[in-house]
Amino acid sequence: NEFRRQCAARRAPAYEHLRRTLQHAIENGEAAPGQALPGERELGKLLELSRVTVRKAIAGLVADGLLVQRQGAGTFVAERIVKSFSKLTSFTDDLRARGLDPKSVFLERGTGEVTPDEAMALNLSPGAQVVRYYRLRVANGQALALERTVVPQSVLSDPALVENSLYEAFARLGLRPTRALQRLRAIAFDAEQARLMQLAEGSPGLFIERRTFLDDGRVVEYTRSFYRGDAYDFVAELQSE
Ligand code: 16G
Repeated sequence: NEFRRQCAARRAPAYEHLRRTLQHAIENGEAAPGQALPGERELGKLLELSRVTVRKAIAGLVADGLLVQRQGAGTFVAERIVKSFSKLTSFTDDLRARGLDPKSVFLERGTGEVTPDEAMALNLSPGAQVVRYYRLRVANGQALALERTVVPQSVLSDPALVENSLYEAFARLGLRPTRALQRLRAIAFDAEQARLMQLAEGSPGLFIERRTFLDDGRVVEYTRSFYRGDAYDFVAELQSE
């Protein structure tokens, strides 16, 4: 058949060729994120390949993070979000760019006196007032992150100014963040976080801490984000020194 002929022409083992074909289909969007793959047997029949070959190709793509296998449900195209580690974009920006509909579920929202840690991160004096948010970040019904944000009250006078997006609130107030410092580390979601995210306790996550500055040097946010480890790829362009 055509598939076998192509394999032979490229001198690649059949599983390697199938793996590349599937990878290509995922990259150019023919196989959409979340889409289910036909079963191994069905796929094998369709392409006249052995089940072993199909299984080997799929295992490779699972290892690469392009496919995910769910017990009893089958194999799906992974729904990973590729996010720049060097651009000052918001959760809302990132998801809208993928045609998704991002939302904030407020778990906590209020004002209070700055803690010593927060004062250090925000360059505030002890006793200063801050606005705090604890949000579950959702897109198309899926929880993708938990975020704790602290903003000086001198920047956001009222917590209600943030409806869905923090950065949209900044823009409405004429504030233009121009720079941020960011730190990333691997974490495991604890029981409480896992419950909120509807994940198993101990699931892998990415902890990202961001301090964002205005042109005049004022810090406008200190955010601690917990992103799903299985949902995000962080990419950055590196330049030689
Ligand atoms: C992103 C930022 C976070 C920021 C939020 C604002 C990372 C790692 N973190 O999640 O610091 O507070 O976006 O999003 O990118 P929003 O404007 O949708 O509220």
